[in-house]
Amino acid sequence: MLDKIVIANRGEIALRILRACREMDIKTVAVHSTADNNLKHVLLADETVCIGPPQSTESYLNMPAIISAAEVTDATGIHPGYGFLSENADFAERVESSGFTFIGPKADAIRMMGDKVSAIRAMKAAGVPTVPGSDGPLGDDADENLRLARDIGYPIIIKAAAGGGGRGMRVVHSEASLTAAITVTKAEARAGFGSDVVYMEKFLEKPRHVEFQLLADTHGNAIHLGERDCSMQRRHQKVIEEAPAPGISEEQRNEIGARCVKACLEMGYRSAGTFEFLYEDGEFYFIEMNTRLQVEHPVTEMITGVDIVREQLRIASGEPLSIRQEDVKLQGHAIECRINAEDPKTFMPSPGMVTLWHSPGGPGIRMESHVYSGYKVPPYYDSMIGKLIAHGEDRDAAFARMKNALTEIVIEGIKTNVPLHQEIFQHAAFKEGGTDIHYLEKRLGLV
Ligand code: MV4
Repeated sequence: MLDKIVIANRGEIALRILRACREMDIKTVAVHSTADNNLKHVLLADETVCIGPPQSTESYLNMPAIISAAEVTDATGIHPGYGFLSENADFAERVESSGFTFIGPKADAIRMMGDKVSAIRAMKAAGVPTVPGSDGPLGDDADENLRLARDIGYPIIIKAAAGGGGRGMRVVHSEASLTAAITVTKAEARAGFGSDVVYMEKFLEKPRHVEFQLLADTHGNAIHLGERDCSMQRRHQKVIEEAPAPGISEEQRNEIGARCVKACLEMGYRSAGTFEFLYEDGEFYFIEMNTRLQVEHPVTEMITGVDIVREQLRIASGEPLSIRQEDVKLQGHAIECRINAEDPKTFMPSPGMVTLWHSPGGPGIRMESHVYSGYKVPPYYDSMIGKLIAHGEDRDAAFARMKNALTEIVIEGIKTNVPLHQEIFQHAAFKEGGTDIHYLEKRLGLV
């Protein structure tokens, strides 16, 4: 088993990783910026190394500083968490070539999934359903591209192969604007990602965002842990996630899950991974794969009883998965609210001193946060300061528990989006379940 690891992240996820390590008797090294001396996991870690000034580029994205911290502390592995360097193939490669274990997939897998064209190709080859599209990069022949779009049928969407997460995309509604749209998207992609490779897909107008959680070890075992619905989002930032996704049959879950498992095995994938799909009119369409632990992993943990971070640490230590597919049983329903330090109306960040903090509690309630009374939220990083998760025997029970927990939580000194969550839990359409990716922005009057 890994003996000591560097936690190359901050905030709630760094604390989540630290807790898994302590349960497993793995020693921890917290690397942090000068703005983060008082982070809860830094105070709890076995060792700490300050790796730079507040700006992420100088600290949490500083590869040599993080690898040096592993060297000076004799750590054997590095966990990247999410965001920052978690999906940086060059970092994974440098970690491993320096003699440390990257607690995540191999660099090749990160690279292949980072290129959306090669990701889609790999999925298609494994029988994972994809969006009808160009099945490869668009060429320079305008007539050929017009033919392609006509065959697919408008509206279509042009996406940058190096994009993802909502960056580098353009919707095209008719033939007249196709050629110019391709030119502009290519130019933006070149400027933004250093690659002007773009591809084309049918544009789905009212999909839900449903993603499957996968785990794969280095002994040829892979399993899926069912799916999550992450459709409640604003500007590509998820706000609420839940598992399972409302209205998905066990048969379809098993079908799509098995295809994702097959894809993992065929590409020799290891660690945790997420297959992102658009779900519309009862059909799944793969769009991207995330090669990291995700923010919303707890909803899957709550309904499966599987500790995903523990499994990542086991896999990285060369251990087999601790569960088999036939042992994965979904129990009840879980919902997660992302708690952000921001104005609930304008969404402007609201850093500063948290003068009072009380976590909600009771059966089925889980609070994932590094915040405590007297903690100062720095202005340099993402505004997410915690996640509130409610589990219940069915969706209605989880919903009722969350609604109650949202009235119990106390956060004073800074503005948070708790009032927004309280409002969303009054919506009849959300209570019903199955709202699409445009629902929240429409309700907020943003579109
Ligand atoms: C799409 C789409 C509709 N049709 N692809 C946005 C983020 C990136 N992961 C992919 N995205 C989309 N791809 C096709 N063919 C709509 C979106 C999309 C979206 C997807 C998931 C969650 C939120 C979204 C918000 C706007 C657009």
